[in-house]
Amino acid sequence: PAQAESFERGPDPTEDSIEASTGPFDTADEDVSSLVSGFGGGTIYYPTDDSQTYGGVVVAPGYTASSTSMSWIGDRLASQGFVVFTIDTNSRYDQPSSRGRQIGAALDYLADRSDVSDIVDGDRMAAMGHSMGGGGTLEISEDRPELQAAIPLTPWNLDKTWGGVQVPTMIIGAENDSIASVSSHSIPFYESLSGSLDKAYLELDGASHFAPNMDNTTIAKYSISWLKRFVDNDTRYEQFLCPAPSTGWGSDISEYRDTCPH
Ligand code: 9J3
Ligand code: ZN
Repeated sequence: PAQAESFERGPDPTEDSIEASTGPFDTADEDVSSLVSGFGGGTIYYPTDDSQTYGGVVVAPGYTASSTSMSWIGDRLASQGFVVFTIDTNSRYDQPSSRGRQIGAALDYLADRSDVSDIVDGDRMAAMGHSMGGGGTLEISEDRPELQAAIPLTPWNLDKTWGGVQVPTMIIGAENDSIASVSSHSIPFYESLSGSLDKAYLELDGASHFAPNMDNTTIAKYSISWLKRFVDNDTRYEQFLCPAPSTGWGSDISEYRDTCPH
């Protein structure tokens, strides 16, 4: 079969470059009104170099939280070469199924109607979200097999079976999560995903449910690698995913499961 096209953005990566608080692209951001239809607005972070297009990523917050709970990752991912939309939901009490539909509406808005749609490649879109937003990430991934990557962060969902998902999915759980325990959420979600899917389960050592709400280098580093590998089809990043990262003494990762090589 023909080799799928690759969309390399930025210089060859190193361990340092994916751990850095800022990547190689200068960025800007702009607010989207809460009056937009289908979701609650938010903030778009984007590379200012408009000589090329980028993959688009929508990031949804958790129950009762606003887009600002995920602000840190907006600029961090954008500076690596993605257009990132941290969204608000219509209501802070919306459930995962609704959050999934709202991520879908925001993906369409980002690619088709936003002020930066010219630099968004609508064929290379991804979903992320925290907690119920991570549950929503699984929902939209099941509904939209055309998505290129999904990253649920300490996801919460009453539905534990996701065998129909065809989107490469990295689930990031937190070892000491007492709201969406990994034993009832992240691990069953991961295990329910098809064994033939490109998938990974990364567990943050000693972390709580709210680890994704603060600057977190482990989350950033592996989110960048997953998005680069599957949204950009940039195999330069495969080295950070396969073989699996160490879970040994001194690692920030307590457990890692994968379907390497990708
Ligand atoms: O942070 C989340 O979205 C939480 C999930 C949760 O607390 O569900 C209980 C209703
Ligand atoms: Zn531990």
